[in-house]
Amino acid sequence: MTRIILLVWSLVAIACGSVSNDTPWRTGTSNCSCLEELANQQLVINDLANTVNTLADRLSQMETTVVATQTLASLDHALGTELNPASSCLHIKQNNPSSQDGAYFLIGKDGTIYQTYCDMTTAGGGWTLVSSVHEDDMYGKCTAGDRWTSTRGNNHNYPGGDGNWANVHTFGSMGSATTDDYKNPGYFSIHASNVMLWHVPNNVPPKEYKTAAYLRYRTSTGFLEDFGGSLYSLFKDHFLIGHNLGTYTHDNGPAIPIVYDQGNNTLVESLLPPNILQQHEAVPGFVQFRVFNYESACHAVCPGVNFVGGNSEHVCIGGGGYWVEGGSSQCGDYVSKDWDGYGTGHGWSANRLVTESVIMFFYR
Ligand code: KO2
Ligand code: CA
Ligand code: CA
Ligand code: CA
Repeated sequence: MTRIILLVWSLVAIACGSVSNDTPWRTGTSNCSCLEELANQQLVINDLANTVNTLADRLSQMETTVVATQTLASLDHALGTELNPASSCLHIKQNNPSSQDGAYFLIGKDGTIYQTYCDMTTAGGGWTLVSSVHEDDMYGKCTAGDRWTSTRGNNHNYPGGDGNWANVHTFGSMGSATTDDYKNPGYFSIHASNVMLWHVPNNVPPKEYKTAAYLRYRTSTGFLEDFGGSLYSLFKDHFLIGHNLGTYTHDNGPAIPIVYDQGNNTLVESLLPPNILQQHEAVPGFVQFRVFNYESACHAVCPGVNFVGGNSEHVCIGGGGYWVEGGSSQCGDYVSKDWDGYGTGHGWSANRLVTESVIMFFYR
């Protein structure tokens, strides 16, 4: 382009030079050589006009070539690859119905490109993994790894805890979704109708997420449409997370019926602490959001159940930053799954499998 401008510039300079160097009409004299001069200048101007037209043609040819090259490049990169990220796994599935389960690249509302796991086969596929809740230290009560509750201790000054259920902070990665907490931009970028939850043992690699999951279930009512299309909007705009924002059973959020892809109600019941079962505090076959316990502490999600009692701290996960009962012993991502000992499966305690598994959340 610079060369073309230089070329045009020098042609113009030459033409101007011939005019300014030799300007007989200013003298007022009129003779034959002056007419010849004028005719020559007209020829130069004609030449210049031709050159400009030729250059314009070349330029438009070059533009056509650039557009064609760009089109070819985008064809080279399938939707869901790093150079052509999609908005969701559903978008990829709709674009290519033969897409299989695995890792794909997506782009968030904020322009962040991220890799996540897509379930492309369950009930038609198109499910995006947006988060996982992991308990890194059941004995650590609201310590560094408790991102889905509080990383600042059991603290009544922070009734809402770290606030990650309802903010745009992200952490973790798809490949370590079973070894640490995970939250990607899809959590707040994707507009979804339903959620799918997987219960996957800790430290399982992505290729085995699906086969290792002992519980896989999803909602099918499209309930998210009523709450802004994401868990982010559900917690931010409809069911705030925080200690003392409501009382048990009265102010709990929605309990949505689930369809099982792996497991059933019997398995869900068998994984509940025995005291919860005996006191009929939880009904299997649901996923419930924003649940309070007897002391008005707040949990984010009760996986697999509708909670109808007040000791939800032994079953539900995540939530605010303050629990009242038992000193600070109930504060943490897996709350009070160890009330009667770590992984014992006695009294109010969950067994080891439950304690040492993550809950994964998908959107569609
Ligand atoms: C218990 O002994 C106890 O636990 C209850 C907890 C469980 O979340 O709320 C109460 O603290 C109760 O006072 C008592 O400490 O109840 C079946 C009753 C057990 O573990
Ligand atoms: Ca912890
Ligand atoms: Ca955690
Ligand atoms: Ca209790």
